Amino acid sequence: MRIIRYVNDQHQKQLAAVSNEHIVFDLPFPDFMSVVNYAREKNQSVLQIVNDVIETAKNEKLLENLTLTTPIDAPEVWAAGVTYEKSKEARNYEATQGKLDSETFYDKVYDAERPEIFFKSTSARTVGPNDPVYLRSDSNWQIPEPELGLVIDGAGEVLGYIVGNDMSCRDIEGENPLYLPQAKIWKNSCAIGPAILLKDAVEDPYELKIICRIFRNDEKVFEGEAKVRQLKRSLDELVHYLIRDNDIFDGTVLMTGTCIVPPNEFTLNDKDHIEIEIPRIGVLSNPVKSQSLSTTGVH
Ligand code: DO4
Ligand code: MG
Repeated sequence: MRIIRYVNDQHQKQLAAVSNEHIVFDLPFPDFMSVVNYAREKNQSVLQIVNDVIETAKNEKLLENLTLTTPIDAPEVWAAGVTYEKSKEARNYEATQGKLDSETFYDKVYDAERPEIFFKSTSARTVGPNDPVYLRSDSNWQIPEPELGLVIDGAGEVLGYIVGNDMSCRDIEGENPLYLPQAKIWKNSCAIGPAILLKDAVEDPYELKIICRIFRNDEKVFEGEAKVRQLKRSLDELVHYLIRDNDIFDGTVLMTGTCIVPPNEFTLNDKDHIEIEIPRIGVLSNPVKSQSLSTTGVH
């Protein structure tokens, strides 16, 4: 069972549940956290509450006919880094221009007890399905980072799973690791969606697969695939470090790191199209758009 939001005839964001058959049932709650809190009051699971609504629903719709938006206004998006071997190799390449001759801090963080956790986005910088993700105007080496996102509450309980795109500038991070926030955070640099797969509907999240496709002029120029099973750390461990001595808000998203990296010579272009699919959650699809310098506040 998945939870979405779509834009209804009154131009409002409508919360809804999607069955395995892609049938959409409106939910009588303003947002995802309201269903979670209601389920807690009733001592029931979100899945039970949603199933009760579906039993009496009259007005179902088809998913493909709807305009989707982010399924949740995540107050903050955090991200874990260098959690897959593939990411460690890519980070080492960009930091050394491929001339790796000794251990780097990326090797160290991959093996360390403490994971890399960084702040990625706020609700205002985060876009949903079919919204454009932007390119930075001062970078020549940009990629999408397809990641499994965890939707958590303030206590760190995992409520569901979402698809995330941690857009990244490899040249800025490679120049100096202290530039990480600039390599990761700018307008429309984070996308989440298209649905929240309820935690209770997933037996083993490590069995989830992630697929990324990039299209240019309607031709596929990249496709990669990986399994969450390849993650070096446990999902619980990442949440544990995020919430340690921290105030986390209900509905926060924690992206768990990338395991798919396009070839080193690849960079995103204006008008490319990115699809990130986690089967059972759905396909997060975003066009890529250049930002002009005038939007960057440089005078
Ligand atoms: O160390 C930089 C960030 C790496 C990252 O975002 C990832 O591994 O997904
Ligand atoms: Mg990442």
